[in-house]
Amino acid sequence: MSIQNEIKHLAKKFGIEGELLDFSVYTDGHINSTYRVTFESGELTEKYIVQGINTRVFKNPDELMENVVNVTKYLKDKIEESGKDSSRQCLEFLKADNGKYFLFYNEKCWRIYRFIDKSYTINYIKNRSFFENAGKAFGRFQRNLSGYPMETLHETIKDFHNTPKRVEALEASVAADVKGRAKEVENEIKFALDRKEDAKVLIGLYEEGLIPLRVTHNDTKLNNVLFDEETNKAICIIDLDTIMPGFSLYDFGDAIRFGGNTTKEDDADLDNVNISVELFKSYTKGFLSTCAKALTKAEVDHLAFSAKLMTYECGVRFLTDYLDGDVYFRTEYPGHNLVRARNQFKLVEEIENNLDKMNRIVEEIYLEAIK
Ligand code: ADP
Ligand code: GN1
Ligand code: MG
Repeated sequence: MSIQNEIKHLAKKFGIEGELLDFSVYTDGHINSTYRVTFESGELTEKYIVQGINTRVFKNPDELMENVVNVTKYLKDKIEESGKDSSRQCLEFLKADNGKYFLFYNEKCWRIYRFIDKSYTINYIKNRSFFENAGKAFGRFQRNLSGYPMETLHETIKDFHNTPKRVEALEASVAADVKGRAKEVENEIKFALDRKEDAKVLIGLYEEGLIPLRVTHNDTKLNNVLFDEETNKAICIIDLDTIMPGFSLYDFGDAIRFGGNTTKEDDADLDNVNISVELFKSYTKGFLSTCAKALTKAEVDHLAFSAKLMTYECGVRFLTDYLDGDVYFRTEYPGHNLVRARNQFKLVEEIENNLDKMNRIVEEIYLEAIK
């Protein structure tokens, strides 16, 4: 069946009236299949996101959607309590005729939610103010969810940011070497295993009681933030599938990993890959302006380190997927995951070279933010 007919069928099931005017595909995300659709009913046109949930990655859609729907409702109330209009700041999911917020059709799992009109996402920073705004948005997101009952959240992907487990998975994939690719990537494997000790740092701090679990987003890449077409401000955090208890440092570090890189995550020319200390400064400023007072000393002291750790973890995951035969992340060409892994490892090196400078920046901005 064509995707058009699939969308028409799904729309009926989710109670959408009218004719399908047009649809387009989003290809930025590495996990789900995302379509923007427009329906016309009489004078009215409405836009929605139709999304195929990747059930290989998210194995329990019931639990996943329970998290997502409850969190979005909670955020909506929070935003409205503060007298603001939540319609452009919050996702809103549609209920299907099975009484759930998702359904299975043609062996795929689907959900539909409102498209936030006159908004856009970006994959790299054109102007520093965008990154400062993204930092504010993720800081606010964390603050708004600070009272959310964390124990009610399901773990949608087990050990998602458990870096030591990610390294173990890499070692297992090297040992299995199902595609016979391990020989070709000996240097990358060595790079990863040489930094095995770093992987344990945040979990160690948690075990010592120095950093708390919080409700975190866990996938804070720049294209998971919607910007407003008119004001260019960050208005809405999207891609809520990995909201789980986690460390604030995961969210901070992952945002820097993606947005603080001087080039795209999959630029094959490693000379282009560097950490922009200026962009790091902008994001830190935005983030700390909204949540500095809530952070523990150990959290603040490890902000710069978290950028290195999350970049390392992501590189390890790309490399593992390359060894496994590209079964997790969507790839556009053979070797795409290896290009991504090399890019991330180069960025790790650059962060290592700039770590002292980045720590000093954090200290300065933090002292200003808690005044
Ligand atoms: P993935 O999990 O595959 O990354 P996302 O949920 O991030 O999927 O969606 C992919 C892209 O679709 C986003 O980067 C964004 O450009 C667009 N998008 C998703 N939801 C909305 C929305 N409610 N309004 C506008 N654009 C959206
Ligand atoms: C995936 O879904 P997307 O593209 O926003 C991945 C993240 C990685 C990221 C790397 C559920 O994010 O963990 O950091 O790719 N999401 C999942 O770009 O694994
Ligand atoms: Mg996304």
